[in-house]
Amino acid sequence: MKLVLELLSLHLKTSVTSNSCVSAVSDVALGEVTVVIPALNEARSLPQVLGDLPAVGQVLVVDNGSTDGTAEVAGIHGATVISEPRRGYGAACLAGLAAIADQVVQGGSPPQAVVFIDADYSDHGEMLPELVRPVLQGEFDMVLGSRITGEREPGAMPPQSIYGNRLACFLMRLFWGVRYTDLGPFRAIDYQALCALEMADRNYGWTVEMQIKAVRRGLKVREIPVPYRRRIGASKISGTLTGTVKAGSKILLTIARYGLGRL
Ligand SMILES: Nc1nc2c(ncn2[C@@H]2O[C@H](COP(=O)(O)OP(=O)(O)OP(=O)(O)O)[C@@H](O)[C@H]2O)c(=O)[nH]1
Ligand SMILES: [Mg+2]
Repeated sequence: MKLVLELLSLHLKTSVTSNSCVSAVSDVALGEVTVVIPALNEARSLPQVLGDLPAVGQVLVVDNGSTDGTAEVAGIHGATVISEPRRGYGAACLAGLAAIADQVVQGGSPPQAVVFIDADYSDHGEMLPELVRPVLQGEFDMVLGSRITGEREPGAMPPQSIYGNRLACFLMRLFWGVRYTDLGPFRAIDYQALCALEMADRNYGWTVEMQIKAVRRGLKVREIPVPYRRRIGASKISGTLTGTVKAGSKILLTIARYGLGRL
């Protein structure tokens, strides 16, 4: 009996030690991650977005000319605020990357990976470790969160958004033979690989540009299902007619230009 108890206690000690080792390793690795959050008038949702993120190296909220106190809210909740008054989703993401590059020029060490996530609380930030782990472990260069294969709260993605994404992915498959299911905003990418992509789009073509360049340059890409919920605050793109038309046409134009060799 005594022997059994001793063995049991030894087993428990070993389990605790190995578990704490695992969490220590993953904590250190998340310190190598910079999160970029483009934000246009998202003061209501940002506290929850920032609150759900695990501790990472740094969080950059790129304030895209907001008038609702987004920058102040982001600062209060511990993010570093970058200001980019020129509107556009891609412009905000590019400003985040420029801020990272500035830090590196000033002697800071570059992050190992960058994670992009929206500021409207549609994405589940608590899934960040799952998304970024394959990148940190060097298994993949980019991991895309797919809302199509993940569970969507009813109304989170309107039908035009689902079909638009499907069409874009179908066209990318025709041009490059790649099987994407979504152009989701929640994604992780190796920092050096991201720099090599030389991203340029300043608005709605940003996500599709990254995916096209990734396949053209032979990056190792993986998709994982991610849940998606209804945004906090009024819809700016997918739930409005003008937003849908502008975003949809820009995405299709971007695919056509790369696919037909104009870029
Ligand atoms: N629409 C828009 N979003 C921006 C801009 N700059 C930054 N963003 C942020 O980019 C993210 C994506 O924009 P969303 O408006 O959520 O776009 P969406 O998810 O396609 O559609 P909705 O959630 O229905 O509006 C959000 O965090 C925005 O706050 C911009 O110029 N326009
Ligand atoms: Mg949104």
